[in-house]
Amino acid sequence: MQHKKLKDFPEGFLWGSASAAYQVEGAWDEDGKGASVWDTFVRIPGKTFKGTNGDVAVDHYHRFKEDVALMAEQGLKAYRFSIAWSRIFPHNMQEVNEKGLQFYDDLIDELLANQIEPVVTLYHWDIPQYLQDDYLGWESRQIIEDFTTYAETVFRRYGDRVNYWVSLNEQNIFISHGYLMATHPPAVKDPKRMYQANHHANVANAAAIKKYHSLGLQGKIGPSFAYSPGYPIDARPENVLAAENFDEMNAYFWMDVYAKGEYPSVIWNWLEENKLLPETLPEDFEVLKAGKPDFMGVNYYQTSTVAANPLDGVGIGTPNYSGEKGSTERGGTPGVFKEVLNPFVEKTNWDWDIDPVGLRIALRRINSRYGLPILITENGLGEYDKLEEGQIHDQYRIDYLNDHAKAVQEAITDGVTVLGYCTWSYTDLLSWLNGYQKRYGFVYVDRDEDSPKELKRYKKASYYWYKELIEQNGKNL
Ligand code: BGP
Repeated sequence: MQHKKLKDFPEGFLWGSASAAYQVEGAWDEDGKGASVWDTFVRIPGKTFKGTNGDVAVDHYHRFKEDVALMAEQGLKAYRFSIAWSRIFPHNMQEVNEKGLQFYDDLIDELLANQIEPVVTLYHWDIPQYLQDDYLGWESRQIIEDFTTYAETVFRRYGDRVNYWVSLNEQNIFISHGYLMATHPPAVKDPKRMYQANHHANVANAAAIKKYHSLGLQGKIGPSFAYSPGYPIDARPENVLAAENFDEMNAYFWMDVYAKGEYPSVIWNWLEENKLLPETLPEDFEVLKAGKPDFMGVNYYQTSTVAANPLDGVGIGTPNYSGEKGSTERGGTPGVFKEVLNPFVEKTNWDWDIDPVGLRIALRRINSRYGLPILITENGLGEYDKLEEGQIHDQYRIDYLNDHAKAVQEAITDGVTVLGYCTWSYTDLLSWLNGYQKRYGFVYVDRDEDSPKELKRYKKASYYWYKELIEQNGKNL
């Protein structure tokens, strides 16, 4: 619907920006840190773009004060970052590493001293390697207890100062890439194992949320879900049904569990029919029901357009990790849906659809289905940026963010409760599989795949644009 006038963003709206430990920190083995599965995975030849890794990343570990100073000057209201589990429990789940805890104390205090709200992610994909070696990580039930122990440790340490917690980041991505596509660690291609690991992740997520609520702390907690709403390619009923299938399988299969504590029956039936049901215990469902989030975190980048796919139709596709436009091979799930080209939207150089209306749709669907407040925990544009005489003219990023922020305002006007908007990302950083050339930040970091150079920071044009937007609380959109 079209509105005659848009509502203002609420007072205290969290205009933020985000990062993740492995993608920014570097210092991969400093101050007692243990290895995570990503530290190991990136060393396997051929796994990442040009063999890039996060050993140094953008050296946020040593330069966090400089980075927070840039945030403060910009007027940023919230900074979302993740804690590296392997800094806190480097070698086993019994011994805590005080230096690891201290690093995040310092970061949180620096943010608070600059009136920036910390939004802390517990898990952004970097499970300690020893948990993978000891018992196959997420594939074992033991992860539920260990993740809760880790979560409780950081809740108790930082809970007096942190008001927003993100439990698992994009469970749907780390599980499907890790156990179906084999593009993330542990690089398994086995749907049965995927659904089992996923079930444990669900219970671990709910157990951590339940634990948080039991501690009587003042903040809010929820997961961050990577939501790409599905569109049918046209009005053929089979294609509309395929879009329904897509959302059931790729979205509600996760978000229903978070918000309602139950799996959607259509997909549960499909799993049963295909002998893919995970092993569950009755008490798992008690935990799922008891560990409900306070908000739904949403990472939104694009929509997915789909059509019907026969039982002998296409399977897993090949995403574009090179930045060569048009190199994506779209995939699907036989008998369920297949992804097709949406001719109505522009694409990035990595073939991601640019679709701000899709963000409004995503927010409205979540609002209608779950009635939860929403925190946008990621949204942004990965592009090649050029440093020219100390400047970066990223007008394309300004356009992208401007249109998406406007879509958020439209959703708020529609009646959706949105707590904040975190862009991805604050500084440039390591893109897991796409190296350093795919940049997202407001702050350019001068490094590339071949060398960390001096890691000098430069403010992009988008930095100043966001500064103005925050000053005006979005009134200038
Ligand atoms: C999300 C992740 C982020 C980030 C972002 C951009 O899925 O939570 O960590 O990487 O996507 O993705 P990419 O780096 O693949 O372009």
